[in-house]
Amino acid sequence: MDSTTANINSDLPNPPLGVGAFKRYLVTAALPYANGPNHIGHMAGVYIPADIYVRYQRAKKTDIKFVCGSDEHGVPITIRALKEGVSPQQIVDKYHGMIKESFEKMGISFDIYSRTSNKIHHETAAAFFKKMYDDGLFEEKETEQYYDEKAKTFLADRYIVGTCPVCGNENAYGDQCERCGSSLSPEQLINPRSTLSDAIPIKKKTRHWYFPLQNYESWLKEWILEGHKEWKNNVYGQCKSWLDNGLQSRAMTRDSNWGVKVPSPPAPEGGGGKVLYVWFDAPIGYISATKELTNRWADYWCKEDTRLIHFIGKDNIVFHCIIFPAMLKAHGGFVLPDNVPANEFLNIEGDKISTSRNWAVWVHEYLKDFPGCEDVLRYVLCANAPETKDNDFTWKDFQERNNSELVAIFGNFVNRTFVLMHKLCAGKVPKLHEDILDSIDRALIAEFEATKLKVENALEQFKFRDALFEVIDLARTGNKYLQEKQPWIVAKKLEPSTAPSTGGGLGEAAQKQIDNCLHLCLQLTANLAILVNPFLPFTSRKMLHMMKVVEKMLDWENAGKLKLLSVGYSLRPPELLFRKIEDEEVVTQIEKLKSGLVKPNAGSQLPVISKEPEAAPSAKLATGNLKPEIQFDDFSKLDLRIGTIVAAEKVEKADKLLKLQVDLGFEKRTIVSGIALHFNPDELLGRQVVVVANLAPRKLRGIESNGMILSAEDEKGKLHLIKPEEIINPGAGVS
Ligand code: B3M
Ligand code: ZN
Repeated sequence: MDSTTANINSDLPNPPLGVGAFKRYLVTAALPYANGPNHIGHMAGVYIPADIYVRYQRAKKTDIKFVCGSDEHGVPITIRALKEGVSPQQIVDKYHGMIKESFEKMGISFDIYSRTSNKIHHETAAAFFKKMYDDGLFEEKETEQYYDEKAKTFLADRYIVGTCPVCGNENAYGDQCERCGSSLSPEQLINPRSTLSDAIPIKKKTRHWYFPLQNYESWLKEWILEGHKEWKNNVYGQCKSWLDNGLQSRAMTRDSNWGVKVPSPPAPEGGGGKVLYVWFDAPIGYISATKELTNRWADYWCKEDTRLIHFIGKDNIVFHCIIFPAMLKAHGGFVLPDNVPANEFLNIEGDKISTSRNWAVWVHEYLKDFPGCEDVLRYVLCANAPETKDNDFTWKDFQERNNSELVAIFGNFVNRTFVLMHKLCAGKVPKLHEDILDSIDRALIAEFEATKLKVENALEQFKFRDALFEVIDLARTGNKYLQEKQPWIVAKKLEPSTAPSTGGGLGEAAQKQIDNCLHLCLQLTANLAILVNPFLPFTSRKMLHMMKVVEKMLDWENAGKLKLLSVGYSLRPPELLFRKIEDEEVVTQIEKLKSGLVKPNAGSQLPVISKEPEAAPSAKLATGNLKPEIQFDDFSKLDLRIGTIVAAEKVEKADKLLKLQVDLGFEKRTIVSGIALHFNPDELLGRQVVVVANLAPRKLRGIESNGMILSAEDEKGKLHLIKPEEIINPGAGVS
């Protein structure tokens, strides 16, 4: 039985203990396409976890660089330019600016946010290709592709439109019909025409350079499957599927005028209309950005004691774990990623984020609607991060987490501490009287260090949610402590009417109790500022201001300590750290989302070109009309198993059918499934499904299908594949 997708990885220390310590870190976050603004799915999946990790490492004084930038090449950008009637450069300029600004406002602390249209990037990527070419690492192949004779250019699938053979939409693309969701190939379109000139495209031969990934297969198997068992299960599992399935040559060049020109030779001077494939140049963007950032760039990229970590979303796993490492290895001289903590996807209000349907929460819109609430979004997205499975963002949950966690626990503790300190200790840090420390005080003090260790441990393993909850728990402990100590009740003993007239005695003892309680609460506040800093940097800065301390206090080594604020030091009055979020605000957001008012691309009426297909329009409603009753015996005849889809392709001349290879652990099966209108073959790779494993074989379009996969259709006609909550061993029985 195949056990590699099982939970073998979670207990391994990260980085592995015993291996020589890394001297420096290089953290990259996926380069967003500059063809639209960024939404909360991007933030939750990639940028917030990456930023938390980097802020934590910086606080530990790690030598670290955090690089990112806009991915400005590729077909979606040229199409968008075409539609808006502007140049691709104008498109990327607009969105690069917008994306960069929203990252800054959200506190994503890149050391550099570069862009792949920069000269340094073009030079770096072209030189990388050239070296591989000179070393004889590419295969040169000639194939036939669609060509526009009027525009004198080859056409990527997206540049060809025609009538959809499934629904009759006259503007279906060569790879997909956006009306019915069918994934298509240009050959299937009726009356194909070029989007550039309206000409009828012809087939023409073209030459490209292919990277033979199969040559790196055994090395990749060794490196990932043996050498990186500590990678997250979702990442490791996807890599294993790809590798088990066998790798093939991939074209690393395209016919286009937008992108990094293929160097000469092999291309003629000026590229000859050939550019590097966007997934060849984009990851090299990490190298170019580092070059732009520092002249020590080679330390980060070429020295073995660098720890390279790529933060990405799950749709980018194959590029970062297989193709880019194979490129780095082939080129030689570069470090390889030590970890690739990819996240799953974030849904919104139960539905997949879709830029073309405007089902998204755009960061720049959020910033406008909730000024000063950057940390609230950071908090909610981290608390709900899709770390092990797809997760859901809802506005109700956003409100609840804000009101009952940030306001009621964290904010409340800090506020009470400051108010009481001003009232009962004259606005100054009171003394700690060691002689009267009791077990409750000692238990609280022990929590400082314990929480620090728990947060560290979780962060080192990329478990950001757990880490954040530890911090909130510490604030919760603080509230409980205040409730137990009740300094405001103790203070009553000090009031003139009740205090003994002789002075000292009860009054002095009471003051000492109050001092201890608030001294500890203030030191706890300082600790919270350090611990929360990677997650909520704006909040942490507000706390520094209230405590009148400098940023240096946030050094991680200070966490767990008791003496961060000096006795007698006067502090500022409290500021509210978080405000309540009202019902109306949430209702407005839900309405905005549902009415499609959320405009992704301010000013433009065009939908953003998305990667994902639209839901099919065949709305079906669930009815109560049940099938006739069956007995348990009937049900138990079914053998349902978990399977992993390891290959998927379209069945020729059958628009609805996909031919799948499903790994059941003990064997691989061919299953022909009628889901082609709902899924692109590529997006199914690595997905787990429930298979009716003992269904009699039957032939569909000449292919023997051995089983069936289970799915459910929602009221909008969208198909959902039934899957286990987390990746588990294929072959597992379902009952
Ligand atoms: N531009 C983002 C995406 O697939 C893609 C990442 C490139 S990282 C080198 O959405
Ligand atoms: Zn269609």
